[in-house]
Amino acid sequence: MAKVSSTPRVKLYGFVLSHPVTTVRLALARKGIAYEQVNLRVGLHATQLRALGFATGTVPAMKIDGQKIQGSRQIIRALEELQPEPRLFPADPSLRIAVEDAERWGEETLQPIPRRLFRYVASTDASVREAVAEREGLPAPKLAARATAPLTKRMAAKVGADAEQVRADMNALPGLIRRVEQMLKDGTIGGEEPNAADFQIAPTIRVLMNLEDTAPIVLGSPVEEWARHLVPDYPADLPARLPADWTAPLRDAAAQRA
Ligand SMILES: N[C@@H](CCC(=O)N[C@@H](CS)C(=O)NCC(=O)O)C(=O)O
Repeated sequence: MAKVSSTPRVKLYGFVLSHPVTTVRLALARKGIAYEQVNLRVGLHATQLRALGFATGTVPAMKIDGQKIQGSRQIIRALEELQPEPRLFPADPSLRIAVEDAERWGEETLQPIPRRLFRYVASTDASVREAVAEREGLPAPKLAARATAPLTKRMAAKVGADAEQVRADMNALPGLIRRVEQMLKDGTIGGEEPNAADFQIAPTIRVLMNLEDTAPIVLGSPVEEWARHLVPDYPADLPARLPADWTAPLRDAAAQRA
């Protein structure tokens, strides 16, 4: 009789520029789980996901043997259950709480910052939309930049990416980076065995490093090397687009550190 394979069929739905998708890819690689990546089209991905039967329109989304899961933290837990080793959460209960708290903070507080920045500039600057269209391989990028203006405004509004919020984010960022530095110091992240908090936070730091507006607060800080080690390459970058006075707190904080 033919042997029935018990290898789970894992499909990851996302796109390469998404930092929470990178979180899931890091976990899959760490666990050595084979998977198929389905690349969705940025901007249309919410509609595509709903057409595939997912409950919400966000990536990362995953099917494990047909079972649908969404959200980076939920997917990480599903992978931990699917294949417990190497583990992504410490066995010690108090260390586990620290990692879970850091992971939640990374998802809820830090992860939205580059998303809001990017959606704000994409919704207010046609040259950003044109660059995205070029990267996506669309045939007439200038035309696409005009055609996608209403969509990018809706996407910005959906995550509250307006001038006031983005400016507040830039003011908050030096403190948030200090918090990541503290996590490195106390060993919550940055250990020999990367954990779920490493995988949640490092991709966001990596994106912030590639956005010229936010790069100064990361480059040269202790978190730079850690993030580069976990995520050596990141395909997204963006020249500075925000008014210089909005990003002054980042340069000031970096100068004080030097
Ligand atoms: N916090 C969620 C957020 C996921 C999320 O917002 N993903 C973005 C791409 S980076 C998205 O798919 N947004 C869809 C939309 O806003 O329509 C997670 O970690 O999974």
